[in-house]
Amino acid sequence: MSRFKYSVGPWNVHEGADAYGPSTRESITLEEKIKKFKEIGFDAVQFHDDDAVPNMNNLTEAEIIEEAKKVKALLDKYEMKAEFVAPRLWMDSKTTDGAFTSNSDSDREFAMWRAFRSIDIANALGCDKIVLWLAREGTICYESKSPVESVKKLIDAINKMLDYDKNIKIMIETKPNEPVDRSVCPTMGHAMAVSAATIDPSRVGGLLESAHAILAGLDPASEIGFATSMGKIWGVHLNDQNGMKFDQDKSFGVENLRQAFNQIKVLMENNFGANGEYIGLDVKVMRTEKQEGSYKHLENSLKIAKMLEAKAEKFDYDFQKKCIKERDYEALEMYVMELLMKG
Ligand code: XUL
Ligand code: MN
Repeated sequence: MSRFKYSVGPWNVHEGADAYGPSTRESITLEEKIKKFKEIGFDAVQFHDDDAVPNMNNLTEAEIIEEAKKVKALLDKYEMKAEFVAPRLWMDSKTTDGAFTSNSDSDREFAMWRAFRSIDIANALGCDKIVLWLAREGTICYESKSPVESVKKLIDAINKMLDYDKNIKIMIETKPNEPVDRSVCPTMGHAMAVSAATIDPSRVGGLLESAHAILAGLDPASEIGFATSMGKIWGVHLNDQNGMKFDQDKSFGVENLRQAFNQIKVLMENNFGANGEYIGLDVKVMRTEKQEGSYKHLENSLKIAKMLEAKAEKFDYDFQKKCIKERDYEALEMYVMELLMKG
């Protein structure tokens, strides 16, 4: 039995296309994915706005809410919750140069429209969280945007969302680069500072993704710890990443088991989940996997996370104390390695 509740997004089951090649698997319907997520052992689904309401740009505000209610009925059918809605502010021709921080007034307006509609969709799905992965908020040509004005524009956009709905909570999902070269909000420290500068810091927190922390050259468990110390880790996207290259979204723990263990450990030690938070697994199956393997990475990541929970349960805090007292960190480190390697 796990102490945590786990969540996943429909985008985590995908067709295998990458920047250099086409799909390698067939599409699967949203209902089929939700059904399978439940069978695998997930408790909640994460949505981009247009995962829930495809083609939303061409619908009225009332039609968008109607469509979202149909998805809520699907979730109810499979006894699944919605965790959050994230406006997909990077795919549209109106977000080519960024969204909230675009140099174009009308594109910034479009981004706000999507943000408000995401809040409407969240309400229809029965959840109170919005995730902002700020994909194109940053530069590809450094001199094209002011680093000062960009942050101010971001804070202004978040304030408008907080004002639009007095119950909505916003989680900033930080990432240092990709698709932009330099991001406006690369780390948890930046997210916490932006939170503090908004009109209601108590409703602006963070979502830490392991791979994104590694891309920033930081340790994911320490990033989780930093936001936890501020009472602001409201979501995580656990996965793995082999060094500082493109975002890989590998299965949790497959590259660095000790780092994965320490993420689970810090979450357990700080009662993550006590306020209804979910552990999200933002993982992608390998492009080489065949159709029948479409969910294998999710099964594997969930299994690894639960095995690491069991390891963290066994962690001997008395022995840790003794090692700290004697300043014998070699012994402590070897203890951790044996804990992870012994059956
Ligand atoms: C991008 C990423 C996204 C967000 C949701 O790197 O992690 O999947 O988690 O928009
Ligand atoms: Mn993510």
